[in-house]
Amino acid sequence: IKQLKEYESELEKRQETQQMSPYFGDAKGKNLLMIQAESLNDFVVNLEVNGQEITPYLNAFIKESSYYPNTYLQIGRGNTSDAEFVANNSLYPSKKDGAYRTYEKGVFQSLGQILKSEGYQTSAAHGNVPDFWNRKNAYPAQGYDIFYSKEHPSIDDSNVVGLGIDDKSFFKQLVDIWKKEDKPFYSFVVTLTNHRPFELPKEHQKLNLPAHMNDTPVGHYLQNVYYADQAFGQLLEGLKQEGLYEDTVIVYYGDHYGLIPDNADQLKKDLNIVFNKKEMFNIPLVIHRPTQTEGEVNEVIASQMDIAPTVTSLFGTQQPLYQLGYDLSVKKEGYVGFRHEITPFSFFSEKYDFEMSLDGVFENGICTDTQTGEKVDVKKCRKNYDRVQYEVELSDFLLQYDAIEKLKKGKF
Ligand code: GP9
Repeated sequence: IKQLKEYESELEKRQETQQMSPYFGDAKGKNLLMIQAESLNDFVVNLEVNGQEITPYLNAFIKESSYYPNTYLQIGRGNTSDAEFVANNSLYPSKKDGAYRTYEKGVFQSLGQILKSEGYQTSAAHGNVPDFWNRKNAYPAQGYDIFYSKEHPSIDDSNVVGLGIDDKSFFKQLVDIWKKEDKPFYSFVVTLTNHRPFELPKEHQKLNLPAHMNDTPVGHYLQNVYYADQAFGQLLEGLKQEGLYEDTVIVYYGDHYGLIPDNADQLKKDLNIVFNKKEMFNIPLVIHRPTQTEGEVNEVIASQMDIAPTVTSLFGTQQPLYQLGYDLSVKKEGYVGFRHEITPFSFFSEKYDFEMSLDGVFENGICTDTQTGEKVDVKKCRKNYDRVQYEVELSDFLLQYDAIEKLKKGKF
């Protein structure tokens, strides 16, 4: 506790910096729609194959939004559910199991809880059964009043593609719901159609790929990403038609990688993409403010943990003290830490990347210069390592002891 109290000044600095954002309070009272895109990697953004854009709607959306191309995932064993947890709580996921299983109940300072306390109608949407990743039991503590799953009475689940309700059908139904829903609302949507093994029914495969890519893992992935992007385009169109677009902050980001190291050779051969760990962990993050007409590309090293503070800033709400991310519109500290079970406290940063050794000894880890790609003296990674280690342990402490409320009330 003594150590924690000492660290509070560091966390207070993040709160103060947030107030310096030019966009602080820019979207006060507007709706929030946050879409977590299944298996969306950043390399597909602006990628063209055979003269066709793979994500034309996302590319167009980026032109009128803030795009963070150097954003990295922070999931653990809970994949999609960990990405949800990290983005909404600005804390690390759990060490061993999915965050929603380990931290099902408790007091959270999630976006749902924060906006609910400000009078927002809150909901989450995911087109599969409600107990997948224990969402049904975990969502109430995350602050969602309503959970639109395939079992919700107002959801038609007859149109299934892959793992759940077709994104196109689901988005269409949700727009109709939001139209009638109390305003302002926060809706968190988890997409599903672009899910492993990415083998879309033939009638949905609309990309004209070079023949040698058809029916290959990379070809399937591109077809599926293209289909999911069309669904996103239809969603934006629906929001515009219903007059919701100009009243809503829209956040769109990838939950985790789609392709895996086994596909690296084909990615290199067919698309000239070097699919190393950094590329694999790189996801797109795009945030659109209702007042925004021009695109902006911010190259700061960003993480899923930075999403909640960046969003609360737009709504003019200070980030809670025990959130570990930064408001990206003013973030200077370019680093992103990882909670991984086997190699915890690894990180990417502007100057150096660090990979913890399997024996868990810092000195045996690998520190790499990001400019040259060369291995350098591990001591150069010390500063960020200390910070990441401390913050991962702080996050564990807060969650394991359900400490957020207790600390606020001075009960420790
Ligand atoms: C399952 C879906 C996908 O609930 O969200 O989860 P994943 O398999 O990607 O973790």
